[in-house]
Amino acid sequence: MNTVQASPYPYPLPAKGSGNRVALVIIDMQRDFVEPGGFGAALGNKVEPLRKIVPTVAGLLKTFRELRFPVIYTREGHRPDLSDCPPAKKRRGNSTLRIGDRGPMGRILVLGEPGNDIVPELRPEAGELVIDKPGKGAFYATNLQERLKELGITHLIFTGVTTEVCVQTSMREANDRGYECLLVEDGTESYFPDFKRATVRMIQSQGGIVGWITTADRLTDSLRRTYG
Ligand code: C5J
Repeated sequence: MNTVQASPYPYPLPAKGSGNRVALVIIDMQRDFVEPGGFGAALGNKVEPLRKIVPTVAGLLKTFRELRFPVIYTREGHRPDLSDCPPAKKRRGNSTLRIGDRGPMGRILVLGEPGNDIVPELRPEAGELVIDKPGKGAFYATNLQERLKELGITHLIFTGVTTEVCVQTSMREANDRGYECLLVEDGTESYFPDFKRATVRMIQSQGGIVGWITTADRLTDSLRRTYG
C-alpha cells in the first residue's frame, strides 16, 4: 500500500484505479482573513503571519493540478442581506467593523465583495469547486458532501486558515462523515501560534482521532511517486 509519511502513523493513499480519490481542500484563503482591513484584522488580529503559507499551498495546488486531482476551495461569507448570518455571530466580539459593515475591502465577510476573494496566488481555475459557507465548517449549510460523493472523493488533504477555527472544524466534520483526513502542517496557519500547535497535537492524538499530520514536501513526494 502506498502511504504518506505522517503522524501518528503513515497515511494510506488509495490505490490507482480503485475509484477512490484524493482531493486538496483549501480553507478560506480569502483576503478577509489574510489582508489588512478584513474580518481577521477587524477582530484585532495581526494578519501578516498568515500569508507565509501562500507559497506552500500554491506548490500543492500546482501538484494537484498537474496530477489532475480535484481541488476544493472554501470561502466563509454571507449573503448581502445577511439572512444566513446568525445574529449571535454578527454581535460577537468588540470590533468596530462587524459582519456586513463596509471596510476597505468592501462589506466584511459578504459574498461577492473584494474581501471575499481568494488571494490571487491561489485563485481557482474554471472547473474547480468553490464552496461558499456561512459557518466555520465546510459541511454546514453547503452541498459539499453531495459533491464529494459525485466526484468519488474519499481522501481529503486540508490546508488554509485558520488552523483551530475553520480548518479544524471542517476536518472534524469530514472525519465524522468517514473521510480519511490529512492536515498539512506547513500549509495551515493561525493568528495564534500556540493554538496551531495545540490543534496539530489534538488531531493526531489517540491514534489519529481526527486524522493525520504531514508536511507539504512529504505529501508531494508520495503523490508524485504513487500517481505521477
Ligand atoms: C475564522 C476561519 N477564524 N476561516 N474563520 O473566523 O478560520
